[in-house]
Amino acid sequence: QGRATGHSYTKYNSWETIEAWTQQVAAENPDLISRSVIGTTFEGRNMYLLKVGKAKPNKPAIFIDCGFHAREWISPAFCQWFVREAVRTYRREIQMTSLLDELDFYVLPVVNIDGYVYTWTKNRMWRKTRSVRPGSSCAGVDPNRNFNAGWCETGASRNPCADTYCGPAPESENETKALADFIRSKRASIKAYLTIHSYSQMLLYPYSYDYLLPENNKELNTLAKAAVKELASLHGTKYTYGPGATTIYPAAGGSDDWAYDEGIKYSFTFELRDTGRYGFALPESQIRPTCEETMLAVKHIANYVLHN
Ligand code: ING
Ligand code: ZN
Repeated sequence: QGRATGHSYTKYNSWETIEAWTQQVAAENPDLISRSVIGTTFEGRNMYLLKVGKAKPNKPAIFIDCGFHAREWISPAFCQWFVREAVRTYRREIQMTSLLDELDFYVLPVVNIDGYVYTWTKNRMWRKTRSVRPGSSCAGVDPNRNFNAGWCETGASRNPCADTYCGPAPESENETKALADFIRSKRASIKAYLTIHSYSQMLLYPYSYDYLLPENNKELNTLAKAAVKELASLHGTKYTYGPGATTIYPAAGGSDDWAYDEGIKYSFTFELRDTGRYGFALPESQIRPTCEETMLAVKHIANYVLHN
């Protein structure tokens, strides 16, 4: 599987390879996966979304996205891993079988495709999108400062040259608009929103744009605690967890806060390995252990959401 395109689950794959993989994994698993295009990036690339689950009417869903920030390469690697584990363990493992029988997972393998391509070709440490606007010589908007949740009020910059530029308006980017439009269109079925970043080893929940705590703060805290305990059970990797503003830093315009305020009560940002030794340049030898441990946390959250 995947040999023709050079795809590997234990290597970082180029966008062209990931794109071919989305086609192939869907074609090879027609009973479990369907692929759609939810929009196009600034540079005109298709944004593919994989719907993973056994076909059945009126299923609840969980939305998972990867690759918001271009340089966080472990993130797209996780979305690919998740899809592979889903198809590999369906009918072999009780937990995954019931998850896919009862839930759909919408997996967006790379949100910021243009930025990801740029990290492969020009600048490994690029973070933002690659949009350009008349009157500015700097490219890109931080997609995780571009959502309509306290937009640009804290922890974001109005300077187009800054790495945390919030953009000229909420959802100014094709990529964030496509994601938000999709979630709005499926809002009634989406029970949880998971967005995968790196690095820091944290599991964050709302809010990041304010010190205000979400209404179900206690429940989210208990769920996050249990999820990071599961994660640590495999290789002992320690995660901290809590509301974004106090656990990592105050920052407005993030997708998890936006999704929460849209009514998705289980909304989390994962910050995968590591804590800074390699940072964004996490070695390929850590893809497998990172993805395996993260699967445990994601499956724990999915299982909780399914039964609550
Ligand atoms: N961290 C996130 C960032 O966008 C975050 C942290 C999460 C901010 C949720 C706002 C909301 O800065 C990384 N590594 O990108
Ligand atoms: Zn990030």
